[in-house]
Amino acid sequence: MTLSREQLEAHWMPFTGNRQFKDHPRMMASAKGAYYLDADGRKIFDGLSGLWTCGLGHSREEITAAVSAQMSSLDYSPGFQYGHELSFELANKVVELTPSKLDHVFFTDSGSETIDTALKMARGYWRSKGQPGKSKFIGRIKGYHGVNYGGVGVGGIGFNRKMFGQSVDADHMCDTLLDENKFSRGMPAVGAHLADELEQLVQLHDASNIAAVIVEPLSGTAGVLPPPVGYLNRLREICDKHDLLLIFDEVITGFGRMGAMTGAEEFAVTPDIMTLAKQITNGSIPLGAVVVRSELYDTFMDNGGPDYMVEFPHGYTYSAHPVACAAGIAALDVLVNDKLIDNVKSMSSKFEAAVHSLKGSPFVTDIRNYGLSAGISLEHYPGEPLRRPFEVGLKCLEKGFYVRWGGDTIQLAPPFIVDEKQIDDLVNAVGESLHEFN
Ligand code: PXG
Ligand code: PLP
Repeated sequence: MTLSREQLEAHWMPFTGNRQFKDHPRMMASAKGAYYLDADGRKIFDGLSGLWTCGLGHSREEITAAVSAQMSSLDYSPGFQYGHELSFELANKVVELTPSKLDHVFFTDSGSETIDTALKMARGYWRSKGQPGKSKFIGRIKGYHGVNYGGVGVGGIGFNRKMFGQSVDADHMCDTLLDENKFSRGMPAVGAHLADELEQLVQLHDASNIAAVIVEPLSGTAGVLPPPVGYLNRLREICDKHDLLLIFDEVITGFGRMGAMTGAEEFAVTPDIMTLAKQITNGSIPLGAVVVRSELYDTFMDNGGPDYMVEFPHGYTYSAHPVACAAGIAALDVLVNDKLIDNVKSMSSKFEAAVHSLKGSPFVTDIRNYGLSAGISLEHYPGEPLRRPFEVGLKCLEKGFYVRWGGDTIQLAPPFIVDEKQIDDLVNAVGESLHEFN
């Protein structure tokens, strides 16, 4: 460590216990493949693929080359009223890799911006169709949709909401955790009926007041909650019946982690709007994307007035940034050309068996998994739900493994390039850490 305690003060770190961190810094210095080197030169296995971002492994040469070349040819291009070829190339790739009815792509710079863009699109769509009353959103308890005001309003994690007061008008369905599903492998068998709560919320608020329903196909941040069998299909049916838009937030599930290109494909339910970020550039450069059905895009175009008029008054200075697009094209090419989703599929049964071997370890109250993602719920210290996962995470780090702690869970999401030995070592590190408590 070369920085003094005083030099650590200026940076107010995101989603970090700043006081604890600055007393005990955890600094990364470099990364290659599935490993970091920390500031002390220790090798650390990346058990969360960055923040669910780097499935291809770190410092992929194909991405580095594309980004460097782009930086020295067109480092920036105005995103409003002017274009460059890479954003169209990337949009076509995204359309090709997402379900067939999703045909138009709007670029943003992060997951949070992507969610707020999707929510504005949903409201704008209904206004364009002459139904401005359709403005309420339905989210779900435990849902995470980023940290911008719209995303916090539809989000369902109390800790992320309570400090900030009201934002968009939203109601929430219940989460999909059921006691009878504890230690389920993959999709839990019970729980499709929980989607019927949407029917009740429609009775309560009336469909004429509701713009859209937003869910993560698999909730990541809340602790890896795979959808119960039939649940997403039921949500789709109810949305169709009442003319509500269905938004899938695929910021974590998009581009491979589920063992398919998207959660929509894996769970065989197609939304009207899909939000993507993270894995789209392998985490290398910030970029998000909203993908929508033609019906939405066409509605904006048809109601846009004279053709010089802006149809959707929305966009970011860095929307479709050329360097981010170059990274996205390179990252999606690696994902496809190296057939890494096949590796996710073939490793996921090994990963499932390994994580479920932790059943019976101290404090473990539930384990959930899908593809290359797993959540392990831990028994609380009395009155301190967040403390044990934090302590387990630090013990794993001491052993050379980076894992995520969040809420009352430990979460694992190794890179798509992971092998069987690395899976065993990662899960053993978690197991040993749990056994070290007195
Ligand atoms: N939606 C979903 C489903 C997400 O998982 C976002 C939106 C927001 O994306 P941005 O790029 O604005 O952060 C996310 C992000 C974690 C973790 O450790 C998860 C996220 C971000 C950071 C950490 O689980 N999810
Ligand atoms: N605030 C001010 C004063 C701005 O001029 C802009 C963009 O021009 C923004 C905020 C929004 O920034 P961004 O487009 O990067 O989201």
